Amino acid sequence: MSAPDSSQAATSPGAGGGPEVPVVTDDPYDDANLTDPYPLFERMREAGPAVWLERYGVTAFTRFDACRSILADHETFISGAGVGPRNTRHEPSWRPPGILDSDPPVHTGLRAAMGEVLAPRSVRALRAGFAVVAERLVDAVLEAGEIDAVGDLAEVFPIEAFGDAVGIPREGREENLLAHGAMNFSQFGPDDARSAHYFAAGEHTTGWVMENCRRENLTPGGLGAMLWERADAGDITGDEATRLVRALLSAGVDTTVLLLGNALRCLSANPEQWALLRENPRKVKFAIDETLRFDSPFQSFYRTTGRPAEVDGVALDDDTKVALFMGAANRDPRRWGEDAGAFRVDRDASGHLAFGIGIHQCVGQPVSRLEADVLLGELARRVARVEPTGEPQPYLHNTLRGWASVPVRLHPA
Ligand code: OVM
Repeated sequence: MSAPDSSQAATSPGAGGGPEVPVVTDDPYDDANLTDPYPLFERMREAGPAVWLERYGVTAFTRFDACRSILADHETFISGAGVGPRNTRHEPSWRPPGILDSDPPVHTGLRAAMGEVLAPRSVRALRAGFAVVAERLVDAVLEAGEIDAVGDLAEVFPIEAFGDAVGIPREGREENLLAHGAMNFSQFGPDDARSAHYFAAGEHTTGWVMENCRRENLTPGGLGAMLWERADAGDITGDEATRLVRALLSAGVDTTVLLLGNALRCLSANPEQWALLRENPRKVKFAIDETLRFDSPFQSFYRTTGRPAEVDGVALDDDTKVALFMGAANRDPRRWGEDAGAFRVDRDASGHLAFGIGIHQCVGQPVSRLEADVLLGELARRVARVEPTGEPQPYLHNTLRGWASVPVRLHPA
């Protein structure tokens, strides 16, 4: 474990609203730290139970137990003031709040409706359709041999399989869904040149996305139409149904694309781990959790104190933002042992924070897990070896982690 470097002063003066914790002057959102966040995450974890991010004027938590207990305590650490760095009690929010940035009791009804639509029974019914897409896609990539595991696999599968499951038109998915997600997720990080880029690149997608949240544009029987049935039943309003379909479309695509790409990157870089999957396809489920832990697609969220609080001896005033780096918590050796930085498909990585925990824990995770299970399962059966053929290119985003491209050659089994 390395000692804190010189950029970390003893403690914050407690001025500027910060508690007395070590100061970190490094920028977790700069290119170098987004490319490889883990050295800085280690310094932050080892500096203290929390650190003061001087550049952003916010207290940040990176240790597993602290992040977990904050996420689990939705009464002290509320979401209704926004789950990005801006406090939407005092600043305008980018768009009307939805399931993600609401608290009980508003959240409760939204969550119940979404939970019903994404219940195990309806998610299980998606497997057959996903399997058809996976089989065809793996035919195509095996035929091609040398591919980009992101552009040719990870991006293609959710756009087709999840798009069909929600029940949106085929037309326009490629141009809109990923750019929309990258824009949407930019609101959960700082306002900087990077987020400005994703907002500019995603602006044109809002009309298409909102149009496809309308009931008349959603295929009967799909997840979107099922949310509208909750409105028919009087459980939610039409406006809420619209926003829940929006949540499916804005939260459900990029995250799964990154999960798939991160898994393929980890497995291609660790051929012995691919061999373990081939030997025992039941390990695919473990590989999914280990990928979520090792390179969490969703790296960070914010909460706001709804009353004065204390975490690990760190006192926090009421109405104060805290940053939670789940990507760091998921590498914390206190929780995962000294080999937390190793990717092992035989590790029990369950309990990681990539999907959060508590009342806001990802409600879509069964769908995402199913997509990953079906695609990686098909690959594990039919691909003997995933050989890297070039340097993976990182995907830089303030909130998300993954790869823009992972060049590989697939060797058929
Ligand atoms: C949204 C949204 C909803 C749920 C989760 C999420 C993980 C975003 O409506 O933007 O991010």
